[in-house]
Amino acid sequence: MARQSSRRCPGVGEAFQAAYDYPELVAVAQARKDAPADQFAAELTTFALAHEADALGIAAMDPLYVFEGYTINEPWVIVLALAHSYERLKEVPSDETSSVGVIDVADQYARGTRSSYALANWIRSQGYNANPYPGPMAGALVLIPPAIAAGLGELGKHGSLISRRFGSGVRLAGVTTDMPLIATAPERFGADEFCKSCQACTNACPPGAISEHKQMVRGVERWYVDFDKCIPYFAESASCGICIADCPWTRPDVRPKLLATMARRLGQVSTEA
Ligand code: B12
Ligand code: SF4
Ligand code: SF4
Repeated sequence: MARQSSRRCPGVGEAFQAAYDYPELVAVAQARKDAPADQFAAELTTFALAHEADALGIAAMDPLYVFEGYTINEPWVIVLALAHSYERLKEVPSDETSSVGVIDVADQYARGTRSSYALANWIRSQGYNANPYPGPMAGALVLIPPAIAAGLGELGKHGSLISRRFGSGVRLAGVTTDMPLIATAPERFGADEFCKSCQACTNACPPGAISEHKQMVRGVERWYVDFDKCIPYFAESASCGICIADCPWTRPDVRPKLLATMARRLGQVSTEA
């Protein structure tokens, strides 16, 4: 249904096609390059940032990041962040008269596909296994928990990741690998605290899916979205996205002020990026 409703919007079919245009994965090179983990981490970061990723984090693989019924054997997960254009994203939801917002969603998925495949192929050329996990399909890997562990952001009330650099207007793609790496550290800049006193997404969500308060979810107290309410609206409104577009952290003019305010509240020195 979501695909049908977004395809009503002019140009969206072609835009999403680019996200499904998976390049070939090369064979893992026979000769394995030997280098310290920090050197590999630095080299792959340089490579990914030169191949469309806007930021990157590395986390040790946790079986909890893998959907039931699937197996991932690689011990590391690299999460790539692909930033939205706020000017385009704020046009969601799209319809027959305007596709600007949902095409920005498709464009970032397409960048995630190209970037994650390019990185996986680079790692394979060094003699290590690597597999890409871009959207828009789910794949075996759940992306937000490793992204948080790798320091790309904090979980927002709207159920998506809030990044210090891009706010909620950011898409994720993963690459798993057995290349020796070192994890990047999680970071707290005040998004979780800010959500406690903000209602913007709760109020903006047309079907009222975003819970005002944290709830117990599979043994962890965290922000909760009722997807039985979200999914019907999402499916009929060209992939919606109102909650990430209307989040104040997503606005480039507001984000630096929020970072400074929250750094003061957390007793940190502001490192606005
Ligand atoms: C299925 C799916 C959907 C479904 C159902 C959503 C859902 N969460 O179940 C639908 C179609 C409704 C949907 C909608 C949207 N999605 Co979606 N979706 C996914 C997908 C493919 C899997 C998510 C999943 O496993 N859900 C099932 C369970 C795990 O959900 P959950 O228990 O509620 O947990 C959620 C969070 O709490 C967090 N989480 C899970 N476990 C834990 C544990 C801890 C400790 C913490 C802190 C967090 C955490 O991750 C889950 C993601 O929503 C991911 C890509 C991926 N492979 O991860 C994208 C993804 C989560 N979606 C994304 C986005 C942006 C959206 C939309 C805004 C649509 C749009 N236009 O882009 C809306 C937002 C809805 C919302 N309020 O979350 C982005 C989020 C990017 C970001 N900034 O974080 C992702 C990562 C896609 C991507 N490649 O970038 N989505
Ligand atoms: S995607 Fe739309 S319907 Fe779903 S939670 Fe976000 S605002 Fe609500
Ligand atoms: S809109 Fe407000 S409450 Fe919702 S995720 Fe963004 S900061 Fe948190």
